[in-house]
Order: sequence, then structure tokens, then C-alpha cells
Amino acid sequence: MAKLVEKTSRYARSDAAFARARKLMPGGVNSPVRAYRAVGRDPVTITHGKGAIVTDVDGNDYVDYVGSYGPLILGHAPEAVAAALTKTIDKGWTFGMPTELETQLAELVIELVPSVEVVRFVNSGTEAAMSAIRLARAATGRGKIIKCTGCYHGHTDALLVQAGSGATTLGTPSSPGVPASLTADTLLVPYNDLDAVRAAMQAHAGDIACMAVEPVAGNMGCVPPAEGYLQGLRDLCDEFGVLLLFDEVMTGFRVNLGGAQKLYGVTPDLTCLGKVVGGGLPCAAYGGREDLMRQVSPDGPVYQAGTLSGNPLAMAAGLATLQVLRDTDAYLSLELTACDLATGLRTAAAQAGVPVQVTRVGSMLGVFFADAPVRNYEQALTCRADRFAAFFNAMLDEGVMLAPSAFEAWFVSTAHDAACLETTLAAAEKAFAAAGTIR
Ligand code: HOZ
Repeated sequence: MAKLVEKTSRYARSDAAFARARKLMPGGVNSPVRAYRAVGRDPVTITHGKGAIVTDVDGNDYVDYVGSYGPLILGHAPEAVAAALTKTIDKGWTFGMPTELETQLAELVIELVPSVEVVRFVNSGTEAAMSAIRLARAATGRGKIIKCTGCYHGHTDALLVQAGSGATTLGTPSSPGVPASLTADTLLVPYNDLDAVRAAMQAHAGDIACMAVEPVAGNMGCVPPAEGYLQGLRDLCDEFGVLLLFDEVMTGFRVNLGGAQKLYGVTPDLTCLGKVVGGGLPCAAYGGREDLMRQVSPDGPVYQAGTLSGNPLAMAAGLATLQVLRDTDAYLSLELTACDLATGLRTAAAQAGVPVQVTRVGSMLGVFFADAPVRNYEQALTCRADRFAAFFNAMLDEGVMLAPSAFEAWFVSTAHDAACLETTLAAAEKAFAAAGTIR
């Protein structure tokens, strides 16, 4: 189909492909932010990816920092994962019966993630967060939860309140269709604000099941925790008998082999994992203290299930990915590349005279078009989305693929090499200049 389209522009075949898709699916996509509306254009349509590069239907190559929104820490189609998938697929790919691959991945996750003593695999981060909250409520016998504005824990009803990611990008941080009764027990606090958490816990003492937080916020751009914030949350939770839930869907195996909890030395009661844990296949997990996790069905009464949960392909991809991360110097290489990228971006922005705040934790980055440091959602919202849009479009034209949102993180993979950085920073010089023309 794509080959029949006459090439009138760099994106002609993508435009044709998307016109067809738009007739068939809401916004032409299967996840809203992919529609590029926040950057004022239609998306390119991808044919394949290898290493750090994705290629579109027009044959354009891009250095990719989307990385499927986080899972692809080894880049696209890494050999170790491809080999594991090939080996597994020949044996069948779903049984609705236990396999040894599930046990192997469970063993590795439990070995690597400090808080996880027992784990349950699910299919998406949304499912993991929803299930962990249900467990927290059941275990405490309490109904209320605390979440931070701008944090995103998937699109389940009770958590889709002042949510980051696509919800913020598209201007619907709290969605219609979510009854007020389902969010009445969700208390909101600003990220990085311990006083607000204390006040909420005092005001609702004895009623709060858990405090849910992204230990590094990655869905309002990348916002690192202030020094002492995560330990402060741990202490407050202990003081008020509230469970601490780290949503490490984005940070798990990304900022450190043991996740943000290992990096910052703070152990939550429950942890959600996703993205890297499935090596790019639909897979997520929740886990934590054994006494809590044993309350999950069938060991306990807290019901949660899934036909494709723990399916062999996802388990094999996750296992192969984690083994590479464990057995190589991947995190050193990620750290060096991401550090050079962040430094280069700051330099390029300064040369263009455009104020930006470049944030970074390991291989997660944020570029805020803002004058002052960003520590929470309110501050993230002050960033110049119009300048981001100009920057994004110029980067795309220069062969660099970013998430089409000022509120998503950039992800570096082990496949990003010096040539990728050179391309990126050369593009960034032009793109910051383009952003600077927006007054
Ligand atoms: N958690 C993902 C990154 N914010 C969501 C990506 C999406 O909404 O498609």
C-alpha cells in the first residue's frame, strides 16, 4: 500500500498511511499521545526498528528516544531478546497453564528488586497499579489512597485524576466517564511535598490504605525526587500505618538494576513494574512483602486474574532483557551516554539562548522549556509547550524521534552510540533555534 503513494514530501507515505488509520481507530491510534496532536501534525508510521534507529514508511531513519515509552532499554530488536523469542515461539505462546519461564522471571525479579518477596505478573502497568491498590485496600481495610498530581499510574478510574502522560498532554488530566464516586477516595498532593503528605495523613488518619508515587516522576516530564523525599514518604507511611507503593513501571530496571528503590535506598511495601520487565512485550507485575502478596488469590481472597498473564513470550523477552542488564556493564554505558546527551542538550540550548531545564536520572531524561527548575506538576505545566512543539518538529525533520509531548521522558538505550549523539546534538542546535523563534 505505502509503495503506491507518490512521494511529494518527506512524510507522504506516512500521511497516506495515517489517513487510512484515522478512519478506523479513534484518532488513528491505539494510545492517544501517539496521534501527535500536541505537536500540531500527524504521526509518522513506523515499519521497523533496529538498535537505536526506527524507520518510517517513507524510508526515513530516526534516532529514537521514545523507546516504546521505556521498555526498550537495549534498543530495538536486540539479538539476545530476539533469540529468546524465536526459541520460545516454536513451542507455542500461550497455555493458560504454568510454565517454567514464569518461575525463572519471578526468581530474577525477586533477586533484583529489594521490596519484592513475592510477585504476580500481569499484562500492563495499568493492571499492575489497579491490582496493587486493590491489595493495599484489602490488606489495610481502608479505602482512601494518596497520589501525586502529575504522576501517572495508568488509566484505571480511581487513578485517572490529575494524571500526567497523555492525559496531561491532551488536556484531560481527569477524564470524563470516571464517576466522582470512584475518585472520591483519591487524595491528591503535589510531588516532592512532604508537608502536604503529612497534612493528608493527619486529616484522614486511619482511613488511608496507601501512598502511591512514581519514585522518579516520569509522566510530567522527568522530575527527580528532591533529596530526602522518598525516605520522608517511608517515614510518614510508617508513622501513620499507611502502605508505601512505588510505581516503578517506568523506573524499574531503568534507573538501576534494582529500580529507583535500590538507587535511593528506600524500600516500599508494594512495587509496580512494567515496561523493561517484559523486554518490550505486553507485561507488567506487582509484588512486595510476602504477608501482603499472600493475600492475592488463590493464596488469599484478593481477586485478580488474566488469561495472558505470564505468557511465555513476554516472560522470555523479560528474562533475556534482565539477564543482559545483570551480566553486562549496561548501566555504566547508559549513564555515560545519557550524561553526555544531557550536557550536550544544555549546551545547545544555551547557545540558542533558549531557557531549558534538562533533568536526568540514569537513562531517563526530561527537557522542560522553562526558566526555573521543575519539582512538581504545577511547575511542569508552566513549561512552554509551544516551544516544545517547534523543537519536536525540527528534531523530527532532522531525523530524531522524540515522544510528541512536553510531558514525556526521553529514554536512552544501550544501542545509542557516539554517532547517535552526534546526530542528536546537531539536530538539537537547529531545533533549539527553531524553538527560540516562538516568542
Ligand atoms: N506510560 C506511558 C508513558 N507515559 C504511556 C504511553 C502511552 O500513553 O501510550
